[in-house]
Amino acid sequence: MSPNENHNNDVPKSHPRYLSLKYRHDIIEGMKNLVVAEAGLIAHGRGECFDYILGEKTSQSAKKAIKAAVAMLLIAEKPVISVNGNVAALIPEELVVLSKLLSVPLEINLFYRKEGRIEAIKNVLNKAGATDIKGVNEDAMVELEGLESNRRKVDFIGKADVVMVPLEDGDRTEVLKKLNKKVIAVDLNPLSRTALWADITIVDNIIRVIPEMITSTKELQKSDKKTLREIVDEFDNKKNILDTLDIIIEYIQRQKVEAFKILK
Ligand code: PTJ
Repeated sequence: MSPNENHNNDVPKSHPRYLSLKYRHDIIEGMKNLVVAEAGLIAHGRGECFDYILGEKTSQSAKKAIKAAVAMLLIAEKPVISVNGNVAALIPEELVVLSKLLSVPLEINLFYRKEGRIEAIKNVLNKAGATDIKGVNEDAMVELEGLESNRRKVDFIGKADVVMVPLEDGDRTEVLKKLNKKVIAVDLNPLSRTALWADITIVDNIIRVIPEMITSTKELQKSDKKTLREIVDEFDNKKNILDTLDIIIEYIQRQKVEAFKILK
């Protein structure tokens, strides 16, 4: 084996950073199969960095945002979940489970359009069990006004009242808001433009968010609309982002005391 060959399966499960390395390889494999854009690797690295300073776990603030997001999706009239390459490569099965549980369609929407990518992502989602995938038929597409990037081309998103946008770049969230849509963002960077523009910002890793949303959906599905509406109305996104920033500050302060203790 040449020294540059990919040692995909060589990471032992006992490795302290096994999961992190596994997801890196999923992203790399995704890039080789056209699912992930080249820039998706860089985006993943940025996400890892934020995840690190969040302690790589779902905070109480993220849990609050997840609960509000699920409540919002349950009471929405035309909700939709936007899917890009990174999300499809990282967590396809759970995403499909969530979509079916909530009866919310998945729409493939890409920043980096390249021949074969939509098809590759569609295959991944189909393999994971998806039956209703939007964003695959060019003829059904409309363009979002005020947006120049490829993300302007939408299908069901154009009619939706609530759009969930995991790992999004800032411009579209702003445009979706100006079109009076409610936006749920999943972004490990609490200060990204998407995070700041969204109605509900889940600052957590998509890997943990989707399973947590599945659990939350099972709990909230039995609630009446009034209770769900109250959960949404009581949620304060700005306060939640500020709380998340405090979590990061506290984590760094704790690490100033703890980090060097591993040197024995
Ligand atoms: O597949 P495409 O063509 O639609 O492209 C997808 C990417 C992600 C490449 C594109 O949307 C992009 O360039 O996004 P940005 O502007 O890099 O923003 C991605 C955001 O997602 C950044 O703020 C990252 O911190 C964040 N992020 C990265 N990985 C994760 C994440 N957030 C949650 N979970 C992650 N695993």
